[in-house]
Amino acid sequence: MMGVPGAGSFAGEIDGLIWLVTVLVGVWFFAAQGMFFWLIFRFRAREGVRAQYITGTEEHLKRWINIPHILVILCDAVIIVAAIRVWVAVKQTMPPADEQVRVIGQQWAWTFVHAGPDGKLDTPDDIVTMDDMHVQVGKTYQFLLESKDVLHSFSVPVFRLKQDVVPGRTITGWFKPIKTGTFDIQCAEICGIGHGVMSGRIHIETAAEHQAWVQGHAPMAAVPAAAGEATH
Ligand SMILES: [Cu+2]
Repeated sequence: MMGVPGAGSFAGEIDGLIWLVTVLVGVWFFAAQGMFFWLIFRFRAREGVRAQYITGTEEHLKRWINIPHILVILCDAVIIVAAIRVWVAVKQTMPPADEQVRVIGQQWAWTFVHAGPDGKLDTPDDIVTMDDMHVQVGKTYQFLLESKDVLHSFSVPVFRLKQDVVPGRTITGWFKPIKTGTFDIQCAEICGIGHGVMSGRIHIETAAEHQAWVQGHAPMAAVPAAAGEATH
């Protein structure tokens, strides 16, 4: 696909589907427009030729509608089958996750809760960041999407991933980064005056880089807790 390169395991499937729709719709668009302008040219006003009134109810004229109609429906069927296949693979299937990550949207920032050194979410060594998400290439992540206030949409263009974030719900989904690099995250649902600046970055790192990042973010949560206990 032109534009943003894919860096997620299902980016190719989404791009393929968009190409399929573009080509099938595009062929009919140019065929219909071509026919339209050809008819305008062919039957343009000329000296001594009266315009005909055609009702279009005769069998040999109705074929101009019926045959393309059936062909367009067949194209629709192809698009629907392809779309359902991709939908099932991406949205209805949850492959076994190597790690979980919690993504929390709020006006107007993203909070990411990473599993930390133990690889498990909701433990004291979790690593919490704002607007910067760190993942390891080749690992399958299950995300848990939450909102603190209004509707947001978690969009990672390089994964071809876009999922609404709904207050009061935890929405799960998955992605698997397949290419290293730093890419954009953007809120894709109008969520207030700061919606346009509600962006973040996803850092897709090699195993070694990711390990270094995890180790470099020592579990801070344990420190204030221990200090708090000491004062009792
Ligand atoms: Cu938002």
